Amino acid sequence: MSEIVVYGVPGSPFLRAVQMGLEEKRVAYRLQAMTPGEHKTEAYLKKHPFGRVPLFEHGDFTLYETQAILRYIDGEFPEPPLEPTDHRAAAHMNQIIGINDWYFFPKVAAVIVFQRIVGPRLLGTATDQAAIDAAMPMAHVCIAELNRLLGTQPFFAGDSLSIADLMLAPQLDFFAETPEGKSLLAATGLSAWLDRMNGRPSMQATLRPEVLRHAA
Ligand SMILES: N[C@@H](CCC(=O)N[C@@H](CS)C(=O)NCC(=O)O)C(=O)O
Repeated sequence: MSEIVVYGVPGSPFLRAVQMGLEEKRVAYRLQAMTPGEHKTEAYLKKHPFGRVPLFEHGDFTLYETQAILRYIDGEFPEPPLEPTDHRAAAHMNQIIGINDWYFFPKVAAVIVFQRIVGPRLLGTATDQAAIDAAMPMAHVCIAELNRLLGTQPFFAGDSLSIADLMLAPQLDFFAETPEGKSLLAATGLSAWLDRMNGRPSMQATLRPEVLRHAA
């Protein structure tokens, strides 16, 4: 089988989602760990012109964009399936992926997790409280809506794990390390879901580096 290589900065939630997909499928891969900033080098930009992580290679096939990578992995390695066959369940999975990509990551996690953890602990920058305050209204909307969409289901697309859970768990696990995330999640059913996700071997095999496990 062609080698699978995943490039990314360890601790990145999008990278972790891809790693989790491979772990759930029990597919061997090599992690090409990058240092912060390496994703903006000329060599890397040739492969990923948007300068983000992760980047995925399967032999001579190269792909970026996390949900595309996870859908590819699901197609290549069908067991266990990560996409529901029921079209309404699949629509819910896609809805969660959209919420993560358009609202939760860029408007909430990229601000609050960055200001509380990544900036201070990895880059030595000070926390900007005004930026956190400005992100809080969207944080409330995202958490309330994700909680409503999960409802009483074990997973976001129903009874089985899907790409939606794989994309959201690393994000919410990181967010839960911040005081804002902790208090927003506490009042919701998302906490129990996150505990269940954290119990999975795929989460345990892909823990964030120690430096990114606690708020500064
Ligand atoms: N839409 C991209 C988003 C990936 C992304 O934003 N990754 C973050 C790390 S979690 C990143 O590369 N940040 C670096 C930067 O913004 O310079 C995907 O799905 O892969």
